[in-house]
Amino acid sequence: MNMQASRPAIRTTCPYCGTGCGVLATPDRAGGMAIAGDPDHPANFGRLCVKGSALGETVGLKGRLLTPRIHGRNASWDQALDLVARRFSETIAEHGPDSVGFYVSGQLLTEDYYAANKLMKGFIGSANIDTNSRLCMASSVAGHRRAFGTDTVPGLYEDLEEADLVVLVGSNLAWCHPVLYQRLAAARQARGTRVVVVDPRRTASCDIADLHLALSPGSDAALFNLLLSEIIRKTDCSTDNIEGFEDAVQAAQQVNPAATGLPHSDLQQFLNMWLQTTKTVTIYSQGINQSDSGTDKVNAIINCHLATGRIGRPGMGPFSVTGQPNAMGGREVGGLANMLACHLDIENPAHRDAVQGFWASPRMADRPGLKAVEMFRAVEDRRIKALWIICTNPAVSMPEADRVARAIAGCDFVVVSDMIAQTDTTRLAHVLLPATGWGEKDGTVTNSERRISRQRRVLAPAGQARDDWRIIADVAARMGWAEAFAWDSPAQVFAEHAALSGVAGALGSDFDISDLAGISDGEYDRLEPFLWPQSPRKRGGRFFGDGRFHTPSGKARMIAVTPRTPPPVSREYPFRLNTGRVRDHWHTMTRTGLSPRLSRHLAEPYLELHPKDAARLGLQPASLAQVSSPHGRAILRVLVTDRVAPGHPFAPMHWTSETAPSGRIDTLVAGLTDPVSGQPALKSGVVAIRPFAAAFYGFAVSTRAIRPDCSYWARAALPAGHQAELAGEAQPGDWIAAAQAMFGLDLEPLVMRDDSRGLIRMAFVEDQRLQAALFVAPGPVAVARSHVAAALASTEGADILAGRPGEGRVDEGALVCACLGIGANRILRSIADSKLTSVEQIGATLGAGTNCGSCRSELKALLATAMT
Ligand SMILES: Nc1nc2c(c(=O)[nH]1)N[C@H]1C(S)=C(S)[C@@H](COP(=O)(O)OP(=O)(O)OC[C@H]3O[C@@H](n4cnc5c(=O)[nH]c(N)nc54)[C@H](O)[C@@H]3O)O[C@H]1N2
Ligand SMILES: Nc1nc2c(c(=O)[nH]1)N[C@H]1C(S)=C(S)[C@@H](COP(=O)(O)OP(=O)(O)OC[C@H]3O[C@@H](n4cnc5c(=O)[nH]c(N)nc54)[C@H](O)[C@@H]3O)O[C@H]1N2
Ligand code: SF4
Ligand SMILES: [Mo]
Repeated sequence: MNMQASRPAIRTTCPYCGTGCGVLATPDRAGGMAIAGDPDHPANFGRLCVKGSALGETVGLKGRLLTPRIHGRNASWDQALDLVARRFSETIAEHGPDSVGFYVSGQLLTEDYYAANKLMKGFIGSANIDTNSRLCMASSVAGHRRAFGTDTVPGLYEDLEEADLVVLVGSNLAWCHPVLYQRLAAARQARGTRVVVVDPRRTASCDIADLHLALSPGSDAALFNLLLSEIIRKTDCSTDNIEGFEDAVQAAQQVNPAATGLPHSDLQQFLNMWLQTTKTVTIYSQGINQSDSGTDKVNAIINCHLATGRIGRPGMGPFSVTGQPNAMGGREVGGLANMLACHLDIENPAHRDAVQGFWASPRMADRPGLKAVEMFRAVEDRRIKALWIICTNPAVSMPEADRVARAIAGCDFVVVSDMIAQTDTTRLAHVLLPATGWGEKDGTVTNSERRISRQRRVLAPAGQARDDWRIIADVAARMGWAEAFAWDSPAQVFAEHAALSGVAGALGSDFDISDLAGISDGEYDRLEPFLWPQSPRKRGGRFFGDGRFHTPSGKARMIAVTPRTPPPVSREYPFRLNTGRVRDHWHTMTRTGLSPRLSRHLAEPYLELHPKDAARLGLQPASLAQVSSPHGRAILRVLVTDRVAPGHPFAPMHWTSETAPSGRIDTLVAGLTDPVSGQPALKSGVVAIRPFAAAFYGFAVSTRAIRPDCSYWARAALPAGHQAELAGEAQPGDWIAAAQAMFGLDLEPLVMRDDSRGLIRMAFVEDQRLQAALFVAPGPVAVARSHVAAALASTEGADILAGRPGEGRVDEGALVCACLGIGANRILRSIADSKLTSVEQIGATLGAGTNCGSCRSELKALLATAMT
């Protein structure tokens, strides 16, 4: 922590993953802040991962949307709010409540989310409010509701520490919930917890795995059905508090073990471990949820826990880890189109009456609204004529992203609330509303274990930015409902939500935090992290350990699951495309992309491809592949690796038109959804792959923005500017003019050409400092990126033209330890030179891996590489 900081640290919560770590933020006098983990927060006890640690680097004014805009022109708040309210009111008056829609986000605070849901369901009178959680948690929600009668996560984080066996299914915990992963790794070290990873891909999480089951993609239901039939065969199940046991067992017994594609010995080992270990936690995430049979997969997992009674007791239970910081809070307020507030049911007239009575609202949505994929279809065919998108970037993150972007572009009236000015979605808006971002807003979030924590304001709002709940309330007031939205503070919104939860609790809802219904502004300011429920009936703790569930009979429901696999690949599209996340970026990178440190781990969109596939396709490592599907086209850097299976490449989801226009992965993915949850199958697109016919490859750095004009480019932030990887199918006629245009410079560059090898190097120097440089080659450019980046803006800049740039110096390579800035190449060299044999020795020698620990699995992999 920065000891110079003059003001006291403010306790707040990280805005990235659903782990929900406590953060100590100490504002400095320059509009930034020092960041440390909060030792007293029960989610992280002081730990932070690299994204959390880098929060201070992403809070500046860079890229921010600072004023409202109407049709691209700055406008006043009054003009913008009036216009939004008028257009929504007119559309509703003319075409009915279902002609409008809100598409919101699991990154909104509970108070924001509550306001949006209240406006749409209770006042506009439609349930056309859905959220990016549809792409994320919907199958878990549906699975929970089928099994437990309510959407409730039974367990707690400490169960990971009390378990003897932890099974990670379709979860790359090491990269996506790094602090939970560290807690698990520490428990394993301390008490020998066994860990199994179930993932078709070998991920960083396999570092601590005793067993990695690289099953056939999509075959998880078969695996857990097999487990269930083994449980039935070998143990005496108590079925007193279970409905549907026989049917579930019968369906499970139909299973064909071969469907999993796993060797018999691995399968047997897994089954034995599970059967022999009572204290078992099964963590699952997007490898399960994002599937066209995701809900069934969730229930196949829960079935095994119900049959063995391993639920809601210390060290036991199915555990769906939430992705976004407030995915859980969104479920509590009823942010999904098919839920009502506080876990009440939209189809239940008594529930609807209770909520309507509480809100004293003029009308009430009486049937579920459109789910995300359907909602954008309705935008496409003009059933929805006015759309408000808040805190999400669907033109990038929705399946069939090009189609979604076209649908938004064709909509009569589009409002986007975001904190960033330029995104793929903001550029499609008629009205842009500037929202306060993390560090500026005040409210609550709920993490994966149902713990509600405060996000607190640390900085003044940027420009004219306003809090999302207030923007929504201001629009509601202008639509004629001022009284119902007359909150003065987020504390008042929270208090109302808590009071409504008491009404829900009386109707039997498990989500009840009515103890806080009378909370004052001061108490809200001081609110400590707490677990829900929090009511006279129950406080905190686990659910269902007593065998009582929220179904009408009070019994749990096992679900008969017949495994289904995604539609097969075809001759035309022979590869199944898996997608997901990288360690240091968050979704569409609007914030993590601002940090040079976070951009150095993986600076480009890529395709992990098995060596056999690469050889067959004639794709060299680091060359570019053209990937196409029936929906779109992408160009990706080839990363040849046996981490993935043949026929099953993997690509990350993060790149956008802002950062790498041909790297947008969701242009490729079909909008195929799970019939129960409506969640799209984002992990199983079908694609064709062939080499991209590059006439040149390039690498550029510049102190200013780089505007390339070629088929492939990918940009990343550097400490002194930007870098870009480039490639094109045809060489420009005049490279100097092309470079000047790309860099926006009219300087004459220093140029070195080697025509026999097709190499061009250019340096633009002004005031003796390197302003920009370009390297062009017929194949992937061989220059030490970190060396060139370091030369940018320096007085030794022109030296990069000499010899092989960076020759004789160590190119750091991909940044492995982002905290201390240590790259793969330096680590490999140190391993060789100092004969290092353990992660601890690397830490002692270089420091790598000793701060946040997010890179320890990669250090281990580098050790393994060096030793073979
Ligand atoms: N660094 C980082 N962390 C994040 C995020 C981020 O953007 N960046 N986003 C957050 C959000 S919103 C979410 S939802 C979570 C997601 O967290 P995770 O679900 O852990 O992350 P993903 O990488 O999407 O997917 C997990 C794994 O599913 C595997 N998988 C694919 N198909 C199958 C299959 O058929 N069966 C099985 N068993 N596995 C399969 C993939 O190979 C992948 O390794 O991460 C959160 N944390
Ligand atoms: N192929 C593929 N696609 C996927 C996934 C996958 O695994 N594979 N994962 C899916 C999942 S699980 C998720 S959660 C989604 C995520 O996808 P998105 O939600 O589209 O991604 P983000 O980049 O998080 O978008 C958040 C937006 O809100 C803005 N923002 C940040 N804070 C605030 C705020 O306080 N207020 C407002 N108004 N705006 C704010 C950010 O600048 C950004 O533009 O992607 C989904 N898409
Ligand atoms: S694990 Fe990392 S990203 Fe997730 S909440 Fe904690 S610090 Fe933030
Ligand atoms: Mo997510």
